[in-house]
Amino acid sequence: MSRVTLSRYLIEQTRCNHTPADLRFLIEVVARACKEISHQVSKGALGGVLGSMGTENVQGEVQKKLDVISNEILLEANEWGGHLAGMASEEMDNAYQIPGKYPKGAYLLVFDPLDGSSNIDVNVSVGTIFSVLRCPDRNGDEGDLGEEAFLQPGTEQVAAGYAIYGPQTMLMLTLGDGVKGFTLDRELGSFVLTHDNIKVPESTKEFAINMSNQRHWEAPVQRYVSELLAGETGPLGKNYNMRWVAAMVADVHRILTRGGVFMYPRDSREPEKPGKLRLMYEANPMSMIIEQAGGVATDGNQRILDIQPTSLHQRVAVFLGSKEEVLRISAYHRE
Ligand code: AFP
Repeated sequence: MSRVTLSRYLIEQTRCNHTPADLRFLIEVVARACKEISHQVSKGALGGVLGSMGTENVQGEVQKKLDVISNEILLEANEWGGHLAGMASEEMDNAYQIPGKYPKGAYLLVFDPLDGSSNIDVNVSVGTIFSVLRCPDRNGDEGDLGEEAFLQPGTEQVAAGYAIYGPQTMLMLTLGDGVKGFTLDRELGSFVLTHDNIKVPESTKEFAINMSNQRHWEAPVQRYVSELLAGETGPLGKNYNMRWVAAMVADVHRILTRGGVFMYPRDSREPEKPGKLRLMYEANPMSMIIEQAGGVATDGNQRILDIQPTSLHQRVAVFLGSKEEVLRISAYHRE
């Protein structure tokens, strides 16, 4: 059986002029870094990689050892190749500057190096989420790259993806032309195309939300979730099942595989923050993937990909997945 590896898929995309060679190289380097992260994650206690660093990131969250290791793997893999003008990550306060000794390229890479890392010590799936943007024209400015270069709406992403480190390691990728899923063949060390033309079913009977926050939600979400819980005898007329991994990669991966709706609404715990998830390196790449698979992604009021970011670590409410349900949630917000 002829197997299509990630490299072959990308080369064919370049050959038909869909993917520039430097973008192809960028994706290959990110995929290589994800293989290394997968290897580190799989060592667990044997590699001494579990537990906390005893430090906090810019969001005030405790950093796990693997958060820091994954961040370093991605930075080191991507800084020397000449395809990037800069990087930004959940784990760094400011934009990462490409060291002066290396050439700079046309793209920006934004990532959450290890999403769901609070699950890492209990051996549950975690992942790496990434987004690729073009670097705006700097008119010959060779100085440090500021945060403003990254502040582009999600519609400007030229590629997005995530790697999930679960029973299998998979890379899900969109170059703006559908979503492809590649499974890591550990013996060969290559990602192999196993899921072509992924589509999110339009309707679903499955939802994902952190129910423990219910008392803090706004009215439209209270209404929607109470209708889901009412099941067959309620206004939606069917029984729903709940699944919640608490790692966005794992919850989104399930939705890409069999449909569903994922919600992380804004709530009243920290009224100045519009939600928990981060726009640039969680919501935007996941929204591009979900839309490319035929699903919908909104913050309740507008399409996530249309939001103009105002800061690198900006938060946003997220409702994404099967079209029928996400449109219903948006309608409840409008009402
Ligand atoms: P961590 O990467 O810090 O574990 O956060 C994961 C996450 O951002 C997202 O993947 C989950 O959906 C969400 O947090 C779960 O957070 P709560 O447990 O606070 O609801």
